[in-house]
Amino acid sequence: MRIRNNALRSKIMSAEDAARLIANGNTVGMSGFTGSGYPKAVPQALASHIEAEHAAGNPFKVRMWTGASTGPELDGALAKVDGIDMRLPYNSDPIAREKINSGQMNYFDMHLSQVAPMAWQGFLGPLDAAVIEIVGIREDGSLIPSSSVGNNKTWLDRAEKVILEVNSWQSEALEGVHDIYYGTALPPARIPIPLTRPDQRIGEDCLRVDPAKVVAVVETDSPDRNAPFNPPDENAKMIAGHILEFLTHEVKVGRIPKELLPIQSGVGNIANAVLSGLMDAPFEGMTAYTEVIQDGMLDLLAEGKLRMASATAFSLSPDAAERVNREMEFFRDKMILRPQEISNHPELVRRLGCIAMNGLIEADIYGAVNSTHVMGSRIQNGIGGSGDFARNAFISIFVTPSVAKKGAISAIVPQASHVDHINQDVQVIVTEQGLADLRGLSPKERAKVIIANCAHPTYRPMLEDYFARAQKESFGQQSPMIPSEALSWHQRFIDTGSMLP
Ligand code: 0RQ
Repeated sequence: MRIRNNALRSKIMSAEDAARLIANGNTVGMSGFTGSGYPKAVPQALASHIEAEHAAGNPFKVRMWTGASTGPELDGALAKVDGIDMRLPYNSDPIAREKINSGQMNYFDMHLSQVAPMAWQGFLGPLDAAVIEIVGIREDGSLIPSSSVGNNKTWLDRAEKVILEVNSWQSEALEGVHDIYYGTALPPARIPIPLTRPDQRIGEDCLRVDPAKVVAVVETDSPDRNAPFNPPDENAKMIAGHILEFLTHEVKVGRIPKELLPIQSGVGNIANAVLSGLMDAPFEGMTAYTEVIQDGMLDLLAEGKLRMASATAFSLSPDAAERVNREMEFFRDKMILRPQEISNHPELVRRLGCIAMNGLIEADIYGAVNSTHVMGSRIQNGIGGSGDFARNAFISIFVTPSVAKKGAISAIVPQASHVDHINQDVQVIVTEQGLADLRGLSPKERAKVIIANCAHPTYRPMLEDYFARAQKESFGQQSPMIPSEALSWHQRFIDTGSMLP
């Protein structure tokens, strides 16, 4: 039996009835992080309710806070009926993306580690309701967390009323995988987080909730729905190859140990491909201190190349999610799922010395990285946890194919059209063309290496030409720039569909 507490059993109701407990204008904290552990039934029932209200001429929108991206039953369903006034943080749902980019939906794309602290600091306003997916409820009323932890601890603590979705699709063997740290506090009472190794447990295996706040318990049986990854293509394999060569060299010269330092791997196809590449690498007994456990990590864990992985959520393709569910007994002592304020905490990322690997949209010749906005204005996903890790990592690596949209766009540009990661937070850039090690280099030295090693041959002469002229014409010579030309490649793409003249 999944619901073993009698008081909470008495609150079982339909998703439709539970959704009616959310009112127009409410701020709702939802569970969910990269397509796992998000509520499935109540958001869909809420979407139907909102649609009916709109049809009757009544306004109805909610403000929505999550862990990170969720699934089509949540973001997709609510965005489709124009039910979201403002959403934070990271989103990757295509319908929500369109609503944001067409100006119909507000989106606050914030650092993932800062969501819970800012909620506690009172910067985000009050939280009316929380809708949290869990695996089960114990006799004492404690909650067995689901396939993501995200901000659930904070939503359960801060929300005025709580709706629980108990999803029997999630493996009961998830019990024991989580480590929920209740020691965070606001300054001046804040103390160091007592975690010095990625495999350390510092908290409890369950979430707590005041039973008096629980207004509904809804039973579901629905799979997490993540988009499948593309199989690694030639570019991804070449990028992975450059990174493995680089890490091997770093081990050889003694800058990192032979089992490496804890790995953080970002979202996306390329990041997943790099993980797959580690299967053939000479490193044994690796660890991961990251925010999501992806497909590529499962084989590494199964083979023992990866000793353990600490994260806040699974980010698995449908097949891999089924596999984890089936083999959870095997994986349980090799994984720890923590709140995202701990998985992404700058203090811990810096202390553990993570090797961070994240995707990018574009980088400029000085190494400033745009992770989020196509042509400076169109959001792709969001900054997610990339900033938490990039600034604090032992080595911060960014990866990308050198061109996008079949060569019409260069990923290396004179000037980034939006900056998420400043030069100081970007130490290595890798494309299929090669790797630029930027550590210790001045801006002009960085430009030479990035253009030579990372740019696509079609765009390399154009970048060399721009950089040469900038060094003659620029107002200053620290980071030479021709302002009237710096974003002209983007304007050309907008006007003609290609950055090529
Ligand atoms: O678009 O699907 O329409 O073809 O962006 O690009 O090459 O498949 O790469 O899946 O690795 O994603 C930066 C988006 C890369 C991701 C980004 C278009 C491209 C395609 C995807 P289509 P690829 P990936 C911690 C880490 C920010 C968050 C982060 C991301 C689509 O890595 O969201 O790092 N990062 N979190 O065509 C126009 C360009 C483009 C471009 C790519 N220069 N111009 N379109 N695309 N480059 C984890 C979490 O925070 C949860």
